[in-house]
Amino acid sequence: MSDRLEDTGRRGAVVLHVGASRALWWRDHMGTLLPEYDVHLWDEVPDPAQVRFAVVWKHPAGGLQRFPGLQAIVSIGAGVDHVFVDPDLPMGVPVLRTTGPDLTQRMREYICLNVLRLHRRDWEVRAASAAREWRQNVQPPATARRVGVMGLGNLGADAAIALAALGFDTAGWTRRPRDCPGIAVYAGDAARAAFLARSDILVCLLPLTPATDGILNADLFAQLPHGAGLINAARGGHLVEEDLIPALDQGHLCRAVLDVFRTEPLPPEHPFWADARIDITPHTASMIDPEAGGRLIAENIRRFAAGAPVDDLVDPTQGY
Ligand code: NDP
Ligand code: OXD
Repeated sequence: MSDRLEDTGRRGAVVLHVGASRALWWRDHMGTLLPEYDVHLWDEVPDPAQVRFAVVWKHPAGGLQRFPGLQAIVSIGAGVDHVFVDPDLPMGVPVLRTTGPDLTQRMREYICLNVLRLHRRDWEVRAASAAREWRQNVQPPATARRVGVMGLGNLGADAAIALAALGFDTAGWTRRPRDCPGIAVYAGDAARAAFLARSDILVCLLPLTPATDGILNADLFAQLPHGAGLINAARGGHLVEEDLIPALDQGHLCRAVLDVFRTEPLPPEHPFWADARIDITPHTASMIDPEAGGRLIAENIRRFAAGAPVDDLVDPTQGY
């Protein structure tokens, strides 16, 4: 950092790449939270050499090369696939993600809501009600329903623990062995088949990496108990979209709840919209609250700049 910045107590600049609708709000909010930095929108940086932190959601590929003094890239979001997809990321610049209690709370709500809906076969209840039919379709209790959560990270572990607290017989699948209270943990590729075989309802909360891209595919659906329910609240890239409707037709799956898609917004002509067995939400399972998210981002930037440990540092070798 130049002497000029040290002398004035300024720390350089933060650049933001955020959605157009809230860009000015983000700029002003981050400016208030980080008064020691100049905060600029992506296309309005007066001196790229002063930029120390880039706070981004889906930035243009190669765009970060403009900033030779970049100390870290901060993802506005828990997922960092949108950062690593850039083939021209500046070499060796650390990546931070944004997590926090607000995000886990919202995801917990979404997963519990939809697991309960699948468990109670709520679509059948609603169809009977719409037809004015008194159909007593009694389901087993949650203790007799096996739920499998792929990914026991911040979001997956929290959701799995909440599902277990509701009584579901809950398991989780991770890359490395780990403890998770009340959850049967299956670790690694060797344990995957056993995990899938006991997942009446499968929840995907994995990060999107080369190892997990397309993991929700025909082969995986065939390993689930016949008529399983699927929830994908992670990334659209996890699902091989062409395999979903055949799996529903063949009865491997009874229903799918999708929050994320390979193309977002999901195009109006996409066949998923027309399939009554697919519930669609528009990537709203857990959206970062900009107030809380901004505070977390500012705190992470300050800690990182001060050389303090930052929990949200991403492992670049694993991509999450
Ligand atoms: P974390 O990084 O905290 O956790 C990831 C989990 O996935 C870990 O348990 C990890 O295993 C496991 N995992 C990673 N790779 C593999 C693999 N190859 N095989 C088995 N397990 C694997 O992620 P979060 O919980 O914070 O978030 C998960 C994802 O949710 C995000 O990456 C994002 O894409 C998505 N998301 C979606 C939102 C929405 O609104 N729809 C909102 C926020 C996030 P291990 O424990 O061994 O490391
Ligand atoms: C995230 C998201 O990654 O909102 O945080 O999808």
